[in-house]
Amino acid sequence: MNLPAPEELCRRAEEALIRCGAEITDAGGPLVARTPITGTELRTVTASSADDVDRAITAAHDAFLEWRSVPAPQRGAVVRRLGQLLTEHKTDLAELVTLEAGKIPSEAQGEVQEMIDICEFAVGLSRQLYGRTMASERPGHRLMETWHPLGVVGVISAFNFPVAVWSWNTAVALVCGDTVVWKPSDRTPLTAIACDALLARAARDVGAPAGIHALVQGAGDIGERLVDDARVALVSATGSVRMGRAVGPRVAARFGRCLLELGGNNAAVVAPSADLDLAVRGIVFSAAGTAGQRCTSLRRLIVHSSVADELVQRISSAYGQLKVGNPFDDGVLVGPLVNRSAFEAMQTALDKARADGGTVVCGGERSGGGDSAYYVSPALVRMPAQTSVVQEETFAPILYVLTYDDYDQAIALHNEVPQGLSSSIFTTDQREAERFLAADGSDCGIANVNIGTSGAEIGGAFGGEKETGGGRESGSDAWKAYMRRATNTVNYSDRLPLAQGVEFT
Ligand code: UN1
Repeated sequence: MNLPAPEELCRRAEEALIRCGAEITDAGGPLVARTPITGTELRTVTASSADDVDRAITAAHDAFLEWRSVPAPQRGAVVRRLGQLLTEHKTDLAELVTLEAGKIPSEAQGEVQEMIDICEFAVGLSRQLYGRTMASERPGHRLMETWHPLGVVGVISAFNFPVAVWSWNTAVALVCGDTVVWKPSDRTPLTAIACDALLARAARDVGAPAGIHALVQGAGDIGERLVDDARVALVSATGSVRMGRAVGPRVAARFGRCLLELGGNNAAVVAPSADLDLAVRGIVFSAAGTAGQRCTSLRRLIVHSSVADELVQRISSAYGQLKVGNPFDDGVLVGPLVNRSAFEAMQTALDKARADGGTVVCGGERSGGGDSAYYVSPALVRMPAQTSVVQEETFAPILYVLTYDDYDQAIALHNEVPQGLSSSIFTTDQREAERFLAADGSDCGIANVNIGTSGAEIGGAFGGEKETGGGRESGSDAWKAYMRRATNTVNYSDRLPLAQGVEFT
């Protein structure tokens, strides 16, 4: 495998940061930005101290007291400007995403496109933060609800979508009148610096207060300060179930609000009537794309036994043609795993699967990359049953194949995992498709028909059930999590009738 020289990657990172207008005078800090492309250092970054976090929250809280009274359509101006800057710097930011997360440029640009899309959505939303008016049971009374800004939102994001997830939260939070303190993954500090610089510029350009956004960098201990600070009204955290288990109860203990986007163990059911050409394309993108490192990646296939052999053979031959390697190279579709521990977790899972009677049809091996980069060919594994390893999320490209004969059995297998993020069915049978989407079908937050589990549009609410954490971000009415609701009763009569017919005279 032909990998670029580490110095060339450092230079590309530096230039992309400069084009995004980032301050890059802080090299020398203890935080090391690495690239999974070669496993080498890109540059060092200053980590935030506990006092820095405290100052950031104070500034965001002060800014909130001002920002909450700016009319929402005016708040939209900063997000509109951010969307313009993201459009201008789409390739610069995508370059940093490729460098830090290892995504191929098309997927990295797709991630930045999600940011532009959510900015457009949020600008529209800034004129649509609707409250309802309900019929009052009392004459001369109006019953209605108003949505108000919530406060400081603490955003904790993961390495695999280092910029889009921040923008889903931030674009919506800002139009809702909240301010944001962001703790990105310590594996992607440079993309975060670039986003922060673009938003700071957007704020300057439209005259919004600088304190509406702050970036804090570091490991888990920095995130913990957001979790425990009572001034952070909402903690929106994306990451592992283990992280969510730590964050959820701590925020709840101080009666703060939490929005959790945790692990997925996403499955597709492939029915006998499925269009297999389409299914294979959808499956390969969802399972092998982003090297299996999306929370929506396809990890389980539940295939009718009558089509299982043919489907496995077709996926395996598609996998054989996938080019794995330097994401910047033309034709490469699968980049590196993020680091060594991701590779080791993948090997451990494959060993467990074999011990449980599974057969590795293809993939799983490391394919070049020198000592410190981890490139793997996506693995396809036939399993005799949904054993414990299949029920876990391994953040790597492993696709387990299970078979079914009876549709109820397929649904049962589908739902018999602790996670509940994304799901899909490939079928041309309308009854099966509708049943999959019904109350007794898929138990996930996302359920699709004839497309894969990954690659959701921003217009819908994004998130899942069970150990996925229950949060919803992005489109639809996910904005409600970023505001507080007040119920108002207004008496415009000269009498005082009590509700429920109560007499008090
Ligand atoms: C994630 O992996 O954390 O649906 C987010 C998708 C993307 C977002 C994934 N739009 O695959």
